[in-house]
Amino acid sequence: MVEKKSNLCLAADVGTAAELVDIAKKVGPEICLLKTHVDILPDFTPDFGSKLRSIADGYNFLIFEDRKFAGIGNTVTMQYEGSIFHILDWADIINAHIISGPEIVDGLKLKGLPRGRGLLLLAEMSSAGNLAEGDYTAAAVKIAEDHSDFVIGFISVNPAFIHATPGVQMVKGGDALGQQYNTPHSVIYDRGSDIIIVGRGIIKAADPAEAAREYRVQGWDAYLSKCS
Ligand code: 5BU
Repeated sequence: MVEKKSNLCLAADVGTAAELVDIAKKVGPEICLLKTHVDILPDFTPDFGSKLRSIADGYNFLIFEDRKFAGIGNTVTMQYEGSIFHILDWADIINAHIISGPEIVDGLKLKGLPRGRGLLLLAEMSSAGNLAEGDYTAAAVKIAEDHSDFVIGFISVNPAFIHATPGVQMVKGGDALGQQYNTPHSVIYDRGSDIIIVGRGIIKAADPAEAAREYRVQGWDAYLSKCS
């Protein structure tokens, strides 16, 4: 993040794997993290992971598969490693709900820790009416502290961890399906998050590379203001 002066994560929710590779190359210089939903890609092929990995290595960003694992420990080990996606092989970071209890972390850790991977827990969400609050959020923090060798942070609440916040656009607002947007400055400066996750603010812009640059600069400036 310091090397690239970037706390910007691109949410690459595009329609195809080909488009994803294309946008990753376009905005690669601006981002510290690329967030994928690999199960929305109709043209997924087994070489997807290695292709994306080489782009990530070339532009020095990490890959975050927003898989939101939620099952029991034994099931998530298989979902993480197996299927056609082999997420374990190419994603630096994954995330998980804690609804099934702390063993979900043990299950994912079993596979991820030996490979140097990291996990973000969903302590909060950006969608209207979500149930991740109060005691639930506090339980996520406790589970993270108990597994700080593998849990690196949260989808947004404890200074020892990284906070990555979705629901970011240049103007406060929302979409037609309950997404709630805050600005980069509000997320980094006012709320104290570390990383802004931006999807449609970049991928639907006329010039995604230019939009990504603008989000990176606003996010990084807000971080520098916070430090001073
Ligand atoms: P948008 O186009 O900037 O709204 O995309 C936001 C992305 O972040 C999208 O991939 C969501 O799946 C993801 N997201 C979110 O919006 N809110 C959450 O609480 C979590 C993930 Br967790």
